[in-house]
Amino acid sequence: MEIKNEQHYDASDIQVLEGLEAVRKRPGMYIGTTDVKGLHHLVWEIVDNAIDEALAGYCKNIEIIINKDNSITVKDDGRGIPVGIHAKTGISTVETVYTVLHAGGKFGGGGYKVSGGLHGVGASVVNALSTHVTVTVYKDGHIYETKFKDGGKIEQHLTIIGDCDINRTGTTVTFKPDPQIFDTDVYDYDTLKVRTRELAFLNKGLKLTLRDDRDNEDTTGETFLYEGGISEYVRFLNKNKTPIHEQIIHLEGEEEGIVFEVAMQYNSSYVDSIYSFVNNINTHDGGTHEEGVRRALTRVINNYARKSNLLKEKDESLTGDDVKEGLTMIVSCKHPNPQFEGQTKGRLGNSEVRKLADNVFSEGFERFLMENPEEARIIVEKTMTAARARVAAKKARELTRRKSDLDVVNFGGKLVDCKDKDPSICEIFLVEGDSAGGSAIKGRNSMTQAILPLRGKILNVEKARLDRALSNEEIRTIITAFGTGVGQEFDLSKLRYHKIIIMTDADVDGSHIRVLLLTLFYRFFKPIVEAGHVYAAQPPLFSIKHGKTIKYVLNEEERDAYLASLSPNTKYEIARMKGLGEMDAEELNETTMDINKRILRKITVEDTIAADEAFSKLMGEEVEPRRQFIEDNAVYVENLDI
Ligand code: 28F
Repeated sequence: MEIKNEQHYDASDIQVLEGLEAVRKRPGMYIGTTDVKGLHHLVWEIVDNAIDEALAGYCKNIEIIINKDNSITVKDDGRGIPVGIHAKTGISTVETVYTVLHAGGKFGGGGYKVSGGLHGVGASVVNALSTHVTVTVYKDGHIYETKFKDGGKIEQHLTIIGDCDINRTGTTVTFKPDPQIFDTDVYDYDTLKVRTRELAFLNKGLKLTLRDDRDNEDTTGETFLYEGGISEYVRFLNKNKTPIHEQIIHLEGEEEGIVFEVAMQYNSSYVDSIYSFVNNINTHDGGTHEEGVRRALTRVINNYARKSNLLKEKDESLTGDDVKEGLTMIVSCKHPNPQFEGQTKGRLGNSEVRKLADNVFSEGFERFLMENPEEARIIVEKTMTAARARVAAKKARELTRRKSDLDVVNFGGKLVDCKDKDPSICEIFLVEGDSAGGSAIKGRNSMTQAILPLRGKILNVEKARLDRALSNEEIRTIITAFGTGVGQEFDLSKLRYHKIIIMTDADVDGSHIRVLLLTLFYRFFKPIVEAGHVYAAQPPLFSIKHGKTIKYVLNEEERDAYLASLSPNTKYEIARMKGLGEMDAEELNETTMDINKRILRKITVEDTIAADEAFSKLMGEEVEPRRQFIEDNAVYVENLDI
């Protein structure tokens, strides 16, 4: 039996098609980008609707499946999207939600109190950007289904296609992103896994399952369910670190429909991992929820330190930086009407939340310190050590201040600067070794390319405070060369080169130096990385000589493609390039530096939480997580030239 609406194309249908056509014309306006990030964003649009049903208290299980054809299926066991006729549009609510922009509960002020999808443009955008969408609703003992094709055009109106157990309810959506819209239509399992796991941490008790049916062997998939919610997130983030107190502190409070929750645990590292969320959305730029907590944390620790006489009269008060060293913290707020601010809507603006966060946190954390004097002492001592290091760093930082352009030349005489002073066209090459450094100085464009040869390995700052890092001459030279300052006084607008190019050999040592530099940049110059100023040069891996021609290629794939392009009887000679040092100035320029010929790899931070985990696992104190990582990945190593 088909629920046939007297479907004739009237004004509302035209409006629907124009609406979805607008999405196809300018998809970037609705999902940000149409690259692989935009492709994955579609999944979260649909999953957010299921999560909203969970936030409303009706859904307990969500399944995400990557199908063989790279279409995605999302299933939930909520109430099922209403199948009745939608008052305003005369078609079923299901079809309305999937064809009218912003028709979901979020914007229509529909049945939802708190919704994650506020950033969400709703399911209709996914429909507009997909070649096929099938929505199946289980409700009232029936199975209802509606289908769309070619960017949201109705293919089959909502129809009862079968019956199901009277108690079974839920919504299942399958969509296939339109290859005409997206640069790639291949989903990445790990990308989906990181966010799926995070949603499970942020919604305690909700079971999320992720499965990849493209790869025949492993179709078991993974299930994420955390009764402990964000406390388990803190445990997870600290698994590669050494906690300095056993208990994970968990505080929560509610006021006028706003739920505020925080979990925290200090570890022995010098790195802070503080992440905040509103309705499951990662507020990368913080906001009033985070500000309330930071303010309270600083005040409570200072009060306790003074009252217990750990901090003497004469001692300076502890700063916000001192009290966050080694702190892993998740702040999560569920808000019925969040105001997001900033360029990327990454900051929470609601002023009432600051007070709620401060009250809940200070009351709970004060009690924790009073009831656990041993842990309190450990925490206060750590913050006081951090304060001493901050003061020491302040002195050491003087050494890195650029008073004049000649400074760094005098300063260890390492940097060979460029003549032009316009940062937007200037580049600095951090080059491994003196011989490559020499060739780079000779081969460079001296107007816009500065060279800083690095002798040997630089300090691993993942295990060092700023004051210790500043005692390393190579690091001081780099800081001075950049011109931005570091720590408290870092100022991105003072960056002297808008391209920072790491140029190291394509071997194990080169990779090690590159990762040490990336650790330095990520820990002490994160804004430089996030602004997209950091690149890795890609020296050729092979040279192919035939006749008078020498062709340099980056990797095996390019080598094989080039060889295949040669006429059959060309005998040729292949050499695997061992290092930058074996190229003369002209070759180095030709293959790796010349802005018209070289290929640079831009270093970006897609996911700060995943990046944090990678740096602490690979560069941090704990040996076991690193050993495990090496063991798990040894199978992928092809040519290890130790
Ligand atoms: C796999 C994706 O989209 N699940 C959804 C619901 C449930 C309701 C709903 C959705 C209210 C008025 C807009 C049911 N019964 N999973 C999903 N589950 N939408 S989306 O209502 C639609 C909104 O129009 C629902 C009672 N109230 C709400």
